[in-house]
Amino acid sequence: MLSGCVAWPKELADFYRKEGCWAGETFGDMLRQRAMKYGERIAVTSRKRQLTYQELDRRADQLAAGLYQMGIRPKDRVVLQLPNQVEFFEVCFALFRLGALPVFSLPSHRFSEIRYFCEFSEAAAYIIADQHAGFDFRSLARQVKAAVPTLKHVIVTGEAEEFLSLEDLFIEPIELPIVRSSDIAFFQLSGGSTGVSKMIPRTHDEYIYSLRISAEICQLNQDSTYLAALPMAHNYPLSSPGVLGTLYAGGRVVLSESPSPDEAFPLIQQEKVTITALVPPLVWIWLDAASSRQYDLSSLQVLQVGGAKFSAEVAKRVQPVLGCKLQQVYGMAEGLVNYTRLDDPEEIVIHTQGRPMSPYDEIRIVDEEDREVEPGEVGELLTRGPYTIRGYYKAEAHNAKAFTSDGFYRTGDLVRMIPSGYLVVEGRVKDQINRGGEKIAAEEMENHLLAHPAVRDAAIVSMPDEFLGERSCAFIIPRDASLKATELRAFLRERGVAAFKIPDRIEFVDSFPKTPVGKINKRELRKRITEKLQASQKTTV
Ligand code: J2J
Repeated sequence: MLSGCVAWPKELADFYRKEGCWAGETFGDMLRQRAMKYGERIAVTSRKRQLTYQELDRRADQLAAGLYQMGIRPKDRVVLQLPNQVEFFEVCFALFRLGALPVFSLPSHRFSEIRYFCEFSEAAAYIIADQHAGFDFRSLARQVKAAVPTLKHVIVTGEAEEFLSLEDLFIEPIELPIVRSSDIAFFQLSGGSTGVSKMIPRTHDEYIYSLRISAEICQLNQDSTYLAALPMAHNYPLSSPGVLGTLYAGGRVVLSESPSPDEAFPLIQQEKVTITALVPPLVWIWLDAASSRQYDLSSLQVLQVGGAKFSAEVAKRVQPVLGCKLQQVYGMAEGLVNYTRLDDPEEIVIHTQGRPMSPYDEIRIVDEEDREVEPGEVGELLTRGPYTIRGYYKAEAHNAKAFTSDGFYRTGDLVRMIPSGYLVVEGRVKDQINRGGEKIAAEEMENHLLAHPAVRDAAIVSMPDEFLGERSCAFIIPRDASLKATELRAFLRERGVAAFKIPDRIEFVDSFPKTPVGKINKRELRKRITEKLQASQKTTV
């Protein structure tokens, strides 16, 4: 076991193996086996390139050899920041075969996040695209390399400039060290509620189990075509069933560089996409666009929606407008994923966030004292199971709080279970803003704001938003009354914070309301901003 990771208790690991959940397969094996079975079929396609299963298998071997030759070793961490392009798969499977560990950062991350991931994981390499969506990742890499001396290599897909070109690393395959299915395969990143995002170690055994069950529930097979519209490094489009679940099932992955209808609709038509996944705000956009654009979307059988609460009002419009089934997905990069099933009655699909995918998932819904609530009552969801982590990477003190002594993960989500066992997400206890599926840890942004010399204190809360569900609002107690919101925003951008984390609204105040124990009363702050928004809406109507 990689140091810094929490091992599975032996009894449970034996149990999950005995029950056949963990089948002893690595990602390297999985691809080899699929290449033997589906060789000439297309595994992944974008506007620019496509690869058959056999080609992907071979390219992964060649790249693994090249990475090994340049000094990347099993267990080395490699921060990956790639958009939806075919190279993503070559890199991932090469690293999986080599036993080196991708850290899946998102294309929207910037200096502040990437520097931290590279530093904290002591990454040996950072792999980027040359540019994407108007952003040049090489300039970011220059900054990161200068700030993190332990980072040895920067590898680029496309124009490498002074860095290593990925294309030059494909060489004759060599014999590679053995990778075990119980090994860590990669790191996902937590949405977070603390000062820094936590790294989530996932093993081959448990992640592949989650792919198998997800693919079964979503009825994927070799005729399925999955459109990756969301950035696929995220756990949801990666694994629920996502791109990896599609490859597990022998299907075809189609890559869209962005989730906008202008990009995605023509791909659905041309490639006869059967399933795709969105976050709620994008569904609004797709529903509006479907009536005004003349694309044939009739191949689409399933639209998955997850990552944030999906309103029943919009949920009702999916089938009539897009002509496909809706599936709600409530999951987390730490493990547990809930799905509504494809044959569930409309009532369930529209009003719930699904039920756990595995019969081995254990669920507890508890009050503030960790006592189970009465059936149907709202409480915090705790969970344990064959694909839910037992601890974050190098985070002993945080793990003691984030997990119960018997290994249940505290999701920080408030849920209610209806008699049929389906969950309804009702809110959260974690200090996080869910901005249309993008997660913002309040403390992380508060720390950034506190670094500004004119800020005495800062508190970030969510405020309701019709389109995104929530946006972020920063309450600031300034040291200096002349401080302006524009200056603070510029300061945050200067620090290299991902754009979605920059507060949507900034309110200057003289003091914060406090709870009886002297903490900032965020509930009261949320109430204040909500009332203010409502009042301003009334005056504008
Ligand atoms: C309400 N809140 C939801 C939903 C996630 C599949 C789907 C999503 C994620 C994901 C994922 C929600 N309704 N339908 O990894 O595999 C909120 C909860 C949850 C947090 C996890 C997957 N679906 N959420 O969103 O790690 O608060 O994973 O705890 O990014 O998103 O966020 P993340």
